[in-house]
Amino acid sequence: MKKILGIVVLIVLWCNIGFAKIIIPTHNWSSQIVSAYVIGGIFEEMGYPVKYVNQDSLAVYESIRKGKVSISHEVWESAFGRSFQTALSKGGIIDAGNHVARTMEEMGVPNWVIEKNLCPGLPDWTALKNPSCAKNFATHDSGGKGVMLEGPQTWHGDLIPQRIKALGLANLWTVKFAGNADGLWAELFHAKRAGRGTIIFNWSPNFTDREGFTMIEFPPYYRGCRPSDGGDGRCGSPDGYLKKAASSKFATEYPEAFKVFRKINFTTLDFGTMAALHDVDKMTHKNAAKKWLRDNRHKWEYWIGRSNVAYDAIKQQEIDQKYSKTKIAKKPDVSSDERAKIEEEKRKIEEEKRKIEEEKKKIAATKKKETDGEPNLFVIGSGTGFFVSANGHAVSNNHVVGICKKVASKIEGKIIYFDILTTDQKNDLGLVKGDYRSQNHLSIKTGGAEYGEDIVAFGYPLSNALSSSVKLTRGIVSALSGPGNNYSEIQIDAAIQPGNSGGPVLNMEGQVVGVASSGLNKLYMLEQSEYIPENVNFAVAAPTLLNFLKANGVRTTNRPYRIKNTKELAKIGRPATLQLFCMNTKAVYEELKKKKQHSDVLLEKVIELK
Ligand code: TMO
Repeated sequence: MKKILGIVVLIVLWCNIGFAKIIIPTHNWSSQIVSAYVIGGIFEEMGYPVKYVNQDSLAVYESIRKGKVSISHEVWESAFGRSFQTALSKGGIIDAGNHVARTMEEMGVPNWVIEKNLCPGLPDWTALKNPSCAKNFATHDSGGKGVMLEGPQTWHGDLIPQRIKALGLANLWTVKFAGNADGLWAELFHAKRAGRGTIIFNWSPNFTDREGFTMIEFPPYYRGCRPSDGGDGRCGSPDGYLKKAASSKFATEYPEAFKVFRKINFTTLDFGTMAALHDVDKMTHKNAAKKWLRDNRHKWEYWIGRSNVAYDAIKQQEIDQKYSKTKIAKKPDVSSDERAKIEEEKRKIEEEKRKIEEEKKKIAATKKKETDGEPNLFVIGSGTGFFVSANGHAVSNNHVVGICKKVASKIEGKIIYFDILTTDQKNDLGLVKGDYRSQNHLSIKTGGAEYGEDIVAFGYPLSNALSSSVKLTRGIVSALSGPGNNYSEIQIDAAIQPGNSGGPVLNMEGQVVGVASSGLNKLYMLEQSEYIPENVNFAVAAPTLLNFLKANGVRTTNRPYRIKNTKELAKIGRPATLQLFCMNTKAVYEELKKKKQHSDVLLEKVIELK
């Protein structure tokens, strides 16, 4: 009996091993399909069974996680980075390294559009604001609007229509979706034959690299700018990675194939060639793959260990560099050598930052011991802050709380002390927490402020008395960026006094859309010797604040309130807003007095906290 059972188990196991194939997904653009057959061909050379399945390019990461698909060999950062990272955080999927090719995915124009000057000012996106530009891209059924052809909606959802709207271009432009990549190339072909202009979604590496293509320069991408990440969507695409991902199941079932998959590394020219063999030379995807495998034997034979003549994809990329004629917005071609240097620099900076943070923590820890009940701490300055979580977290500016050993506030007549948990110098934010849970923390608006909307700023004006009362100033959002096109800030016209720094700026639904932070920016503008008109003040934008809080594990809420007037708004804002007293020694105060950065925070002379 035992023997028979054993044999059955063996047969079942054998069947599993014998029939579990490596499953490679195919999507709807050529380089991806051809390289699927290339990689499948390599696995077959190694003796593994391979199967191809047509898959949605966003949903594939869930399938990989669940082991239904073995790999994804083209994870484009701009289009799929978010889906991939989400899957990664859930487990079951492995980051199998990057191709040396970097990627750009963006709306753009074939070079003849620039040469014929069909939209003066391109590639700068502001050229699209010109109605006579839009007219040149209208079609018979577009109602006079210029048409842009985006890829299939399965690639980026409404990213592009949303961006066009956010940039105020929706009255002049309309976005259509192609059914598949071939739809984009058909449009390109017809436009070329008719000698007319066209704006299409395109990417590099691609076959179009050969002829040349120009990407539109939208406002630069920064982390968090997309609506799916809580931003307002007023940004272009990132210069991105091209990754490989593998299912954990695949890695354990086929460790040798997985090792080879990690080594596979395509250059920009590799991908461009694979696409061109189909899109230009009209070969079938399978035949294109066979040709590529024949022409590039030295690469894959090295990857599978059949040849010991080394192939270095990074060197090859440098050699291929001259090949791409695609103009990518403001991003100079950086050689991999330079890129390695930049990466190394970045790493060093990160390391330095980490060390500084550690030092800070050590100092803070010893200071904490010293200051608990320490008599020689005085109130050296005051600013504003507000509660943002049910756990007692409060936010203020870095230039308010970053100079304090401790922060104190009077709540219901009692002095409450707050520790400074972390500060962000670049965005002028600080996070504090004390032994007090307020019922009244504020909601933060995920998408941030809206251009022109009414706002109210809450703050405690700087005074040498310990208790003053919260002051409200009304205004509007006058710009969605700060000095130097800084989208992490907004501009408001509400008057802001010294002491207001760190206070909340609320919209008429009672949500935080900014953190008042005029001090540093006025200083910046003065240093740039720019003229500062009255009623130009700045606030840290809500999405920036949310990124900061998220990074520090603070749970926030975003619900709007139904409010009829500013009186009702005051009822929401007032109890959540705090006057913060900055506590430090006289010696530190004297030092700070010499610098100008904190002039809107420091008192004329120190006082005792009672
Ligand atoms: C992911 N794609 C190459 C279609 O931009």
